[in-house]
Amino acid sequence: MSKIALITGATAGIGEACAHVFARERYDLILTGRRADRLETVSKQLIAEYNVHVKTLVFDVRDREDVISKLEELPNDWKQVNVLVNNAGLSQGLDPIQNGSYDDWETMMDTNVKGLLYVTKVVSNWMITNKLGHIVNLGSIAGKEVYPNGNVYCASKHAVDALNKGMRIDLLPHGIRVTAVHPGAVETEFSLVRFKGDEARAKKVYDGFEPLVAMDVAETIWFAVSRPAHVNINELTIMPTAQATATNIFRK
Ligand code: NDP
Ligand code: 8X3
Repeated sequence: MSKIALITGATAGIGEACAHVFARERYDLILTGRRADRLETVSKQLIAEYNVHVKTLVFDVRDREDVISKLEELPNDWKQVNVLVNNAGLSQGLDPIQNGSYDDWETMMDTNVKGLLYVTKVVSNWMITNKLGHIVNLGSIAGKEVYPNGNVYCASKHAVDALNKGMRIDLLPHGIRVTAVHPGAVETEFSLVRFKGDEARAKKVYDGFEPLVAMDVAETIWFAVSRPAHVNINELTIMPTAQATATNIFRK
């Protein structure tokens, strides 16, 4: 059987690009997301293009019981997961702390932190049993720096940074590799989601400079995963050339 990669949030952006890269590299795939139609489209495309096997799981990573049951219902041969990409995540709003929305805060913490934990607990136990595995966590430059009005999103990604380090320590005796990839601005659906469908506001984020595209990040993740087994890339920060820090972007 081929190697297996489980990618959360594979309906768009970085997760979808990772699905293409891992399929290209002959991995069979478990792809997750909330939008069943999108998962179906991505899956059909990958099967046609790369002749790989794909399982799709529709769940909201915030729904702990559903995450656990959908994952545990997989047949045993699909639990031989070599690579987990903890990618599902989002930002909601960009407001000073005193004006922030309770709902937005909960959505971000529940998705980016707790959702990642639910998936990781199940899959890391499979990896321990199988004595193999590599977990890649999508952090962010927002997990390394804090920018105005980024408060809770930044906190959620700082938590991912801490969890990435914690996982590496806890999984060390089991030979499981753990990597965080921290991107700067990547043009995906991220800003559209952050600004709740306001296309003009989302587009403005990337005005005047060349942001990363999802494939830049997916290829970086593949670089980390494709190192020899004795090499662990602890973390990588990848930025657009036009972006020096979270807030310092050179716009033409
Ligand atoms: P996109 O909005 O394009 O994709 C996000 C993916 O996450 C979608 O597949 C979405 O699927 C999934 N997702 C979101 N919420 C949930 C949920 N509750 N349950 C299940 N799946 C969910 O954004 P990106 O590709 O840019 O983001 C991917 C990751 O990269 C995120 O963790 C983000 O924080 C991080 N990142 C992004 C950067 C950027 O500038 N774009 C920079 C740094 C990090 P669906 O809606 O179908 O559920
Ligand atoms: C996404 C990048 O700078 O918008 O994590 O927070 S940023």
